[in-house]
Amino acid sequence: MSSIIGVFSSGDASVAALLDDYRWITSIGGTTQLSYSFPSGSDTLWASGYGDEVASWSALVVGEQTQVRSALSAWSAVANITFEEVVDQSSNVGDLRFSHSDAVGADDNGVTVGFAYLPWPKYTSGAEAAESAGDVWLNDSDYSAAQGGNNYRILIHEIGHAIGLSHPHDGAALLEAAYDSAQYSIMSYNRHPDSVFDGRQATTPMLYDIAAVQYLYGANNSYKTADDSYQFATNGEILTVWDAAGSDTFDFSNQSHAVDVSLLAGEFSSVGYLDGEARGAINNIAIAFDVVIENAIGSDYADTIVGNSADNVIAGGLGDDQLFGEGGSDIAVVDVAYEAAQIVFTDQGVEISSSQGVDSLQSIEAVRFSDGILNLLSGDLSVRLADEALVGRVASLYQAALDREPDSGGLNYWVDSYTNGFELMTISQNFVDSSEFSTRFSIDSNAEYLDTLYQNVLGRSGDDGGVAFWLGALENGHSYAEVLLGFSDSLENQQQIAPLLETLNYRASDDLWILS
Ligand SMILES: [Ca+2]
Ligand SMILES: [Ca+2]
Ligand SMILES: [Ca+2]
Repeated sequence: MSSIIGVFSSGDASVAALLDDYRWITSIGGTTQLSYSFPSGSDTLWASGYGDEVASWSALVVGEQTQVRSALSAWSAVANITFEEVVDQSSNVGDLRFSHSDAVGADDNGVTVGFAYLPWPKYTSGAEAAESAGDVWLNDSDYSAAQGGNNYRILIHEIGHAIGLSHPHDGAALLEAAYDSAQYSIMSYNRHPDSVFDGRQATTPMLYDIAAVQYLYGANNSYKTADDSYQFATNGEILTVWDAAGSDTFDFSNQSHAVDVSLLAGEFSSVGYLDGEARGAINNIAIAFDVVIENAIGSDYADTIVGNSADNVIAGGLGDDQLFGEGGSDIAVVDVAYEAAQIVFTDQGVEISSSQGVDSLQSIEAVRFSDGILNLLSGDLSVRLADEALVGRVASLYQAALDREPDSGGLNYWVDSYTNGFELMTISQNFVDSSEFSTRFSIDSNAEYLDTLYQNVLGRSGDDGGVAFWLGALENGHSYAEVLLGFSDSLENQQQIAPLLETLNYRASDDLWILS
């Protein structure tokens, strides 16, 4: 059972402007668990704290209940608060109740409205809430309409009141006029400035709403913790993204026009196109504070994409894209072979021309081509590509030294070592020095070493000519590592492991060589 306690104001002005005096609480520091119900039927009990609205109440239809559940989940997605549906009956009702009433009219503009009782103890003159606290009353409009319209926005707005948020234009703390709109808060009476003509409305709590409700109840740190990929509607939908963890991607490849993107938390991106106005949407997608979106995939058009302090992977796609990595170690993806691109260092950064367009890169440390990675930090354009033949030699060495397929982690570790300057011989020496190697090969004498090499790598006994050749090499000072590499690179071994090497592929999406 939840009760109601007072709220300390926040030092953050944008949060303070949305707080009222009270919130719900189930346990100190724990998840706030609220119930909700849909009154229906003649035996519905309206116990205490209600006004005129109960005289003309009516039940929500099924489609409206569905949208209420959706709007509730928009809040529980971002905050540490849950909503459990219960049957509304004379012996028990939800903390939040949803009903129509004829007493809820239209406002001066004829816009349909609802209202909600905040969690105020004054409704019972005691510590516990009255039945009316948390209850939402809607006028007789149809609230089953889809997300993106005004009635769905009203559901989110009224639930915001029901869990303790106030209007940004009421009370002692106010939002500055520039922020008092649905761009920043769904609790505002003002439309998102970019939606005035085409009727789009926010479909989620917005930037300051999320900050305020997380101030009251804590964040939902279990939400979207996987590596999530986000795509957005092409008509300029308005929403704020909350994502608690993982390596996440904004994917604009479905967009039919260029996008102007910021991956910075608390900033806005312009995504989608308003056909009625023949222009792009403006500032319609926000990233909530404390959210890290790591990666972006651009549209087929000339995008602007700004990263953040994380290590970003940004693929502009087709079009002449402007890509900004900001802090961190950032990678731009250009989906052509290195040889098919022209690279020019400019005062601001790097310009890369290819069949994908002319991309301008700033504060980006590397470029991933379809055949490997170019490190831009060296400045002298020294290319450190990991080509397939080289990776095949590393995989062969694995098989020769350890008699097993390379695991992806190990293979890519050694490929990275090579691209960072290790010679293949150094890698071979590391294998020879490993404990796994010494359990497979006798290293007590040259002859015994050769014998185990023949058996373990080539699967046969040594022939006289071959043994004499390799013994001579060892006696002339060549190392065990060199001979191992010689066996690994030999035509006989390469033929044996050709089926394995045919499964070797570079996966540009995450810069990994894999056996598939
Ligand atoms: Ca995630
Ligand atoms: Ca693009
Ligand atoms: Ca970055």
